[in-house]
Amino acid sequence: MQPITRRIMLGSMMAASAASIAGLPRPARAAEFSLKYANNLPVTHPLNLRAKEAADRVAAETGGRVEIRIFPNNQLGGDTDMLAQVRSGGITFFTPSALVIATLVPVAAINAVGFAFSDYGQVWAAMDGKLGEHVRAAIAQTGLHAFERMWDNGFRQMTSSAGPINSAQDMDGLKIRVPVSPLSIAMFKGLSASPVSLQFSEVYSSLQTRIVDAQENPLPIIQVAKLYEVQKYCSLSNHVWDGFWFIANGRAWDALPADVQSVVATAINEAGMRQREDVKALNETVQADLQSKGLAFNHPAPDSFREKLRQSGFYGEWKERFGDEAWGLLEGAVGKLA
Ligand code: X2X
Repeated sequence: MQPITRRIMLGSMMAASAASIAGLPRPARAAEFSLKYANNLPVTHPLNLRAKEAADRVAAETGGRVEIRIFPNNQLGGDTDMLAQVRSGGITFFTPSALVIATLVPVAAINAVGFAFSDYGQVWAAMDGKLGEHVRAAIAQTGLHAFERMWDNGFRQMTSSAGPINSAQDMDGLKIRVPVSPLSIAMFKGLSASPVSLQFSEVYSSLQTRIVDAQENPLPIIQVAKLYEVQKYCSLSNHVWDGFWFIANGRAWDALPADVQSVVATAINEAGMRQREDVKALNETVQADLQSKGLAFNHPAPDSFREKLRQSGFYGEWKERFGDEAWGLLEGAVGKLA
């Protein structure tokens, strides 16, 4: 047991007497459940704006019984650290990208197979339907709880300081940062690039110091993380769709009373639906802003990339790794892939 230090005692005595002297209301009672949520994105990203909204709603609807404290922007460490913390219970919630949670749950990367999804209609039908269910069941097997509604990251685009990427040929030997994810590495190797796995917390500085020349992310992230400051070209490749699973430590989740679980799940799922709309709207407006900040855009046709991936055996290999059931669900949503 830790002895109460003199300083804490004095501090709370002073706070109590200051409150009574000034006739102020007593400080609110500490929440019965204080839950930490950590993520890797700047506070200005819709993921954080909507998560804050969900946290406020949970506090209001539980009368302060439940508090969700948000730690954005890799404050508690990079993706790998946060994944370890949500597994151990050091934090209750985390929103890993599908690519990142795939280091633990391999099938979770299935939505990020290159050039599978062509639009959001296909994406949400699959992820709110059977494919999403399949992945959630696999996540549950690891002792984590995944909420029903995935949050949007977006279609990933390539940026570079070296030059525009017009076709698969321009990828040859390109030093490109990818998330810490086996699928990303395999895909960019299949395209003959030289991919380097780095956590998102290291992306800006690795581009700035030219450890890598290129990276790939959806436009809203390129904007909020100010990657346009260290990149010159943006190639709208739409090469994969990526989303965030909102996950909870299973033991912490199971320990919450059913009424609290219901308030939290509803707040998070509904905030997620609004977050999807935010990202969609941003995708339509952000390009003009990034152009005004100096990024030069081009629209490479997908054909040469697909062909190269086919030739390199990428689709065949990943069909095997994901298994026939998951691959069948993906193809059911997007059509034949290989
Ligand atoms: O690290 C990335 O590139 C990011 C922010 O998109 C993910 O979380 C995968």
